[in-house]
Amino acid sequence: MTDEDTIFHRIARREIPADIVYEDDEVFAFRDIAPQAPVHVLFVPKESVRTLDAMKPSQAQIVGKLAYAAAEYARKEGFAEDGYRVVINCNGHGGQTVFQLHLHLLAGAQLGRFGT
Ligand code: D5M
Repeated sequence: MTDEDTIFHRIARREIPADIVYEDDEVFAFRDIAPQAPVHVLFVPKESVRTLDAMKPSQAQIVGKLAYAAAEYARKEGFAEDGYRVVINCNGHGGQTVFQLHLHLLAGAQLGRFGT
């Protein structure tokens, strides 16, 4: 498996099933298989980016696209006013397990504080 062949790349290519809830030219989103909140959706760029740390300056706008798509989804689904959280895990201490950049959108309940 190469950097460009993570499980998320395979979901994008429709090689393995996922509950895809959003897609445009640059971003796709699907429900997390192990939800940590009533709503837990992952927003993933179509361009390969291994981690937040690996992003090049020319790729910085990708994070904005992920965040904007998540905010639009929250508005469309009607929970933006109640609120939500977005998270990007980076590398080992950040808890990253899939090495294709992704933004977690968590919502649907009062979320606890975060930390260690
Ligand atoms: O988050 C990686 C997330 O990816 C983790 O919350 C589980 C989720 N995951 C892993 N495999 C799948 C499939 N096949 N469908 C949906 N969601 C999946 P990280 O930030 O890297 O820890």
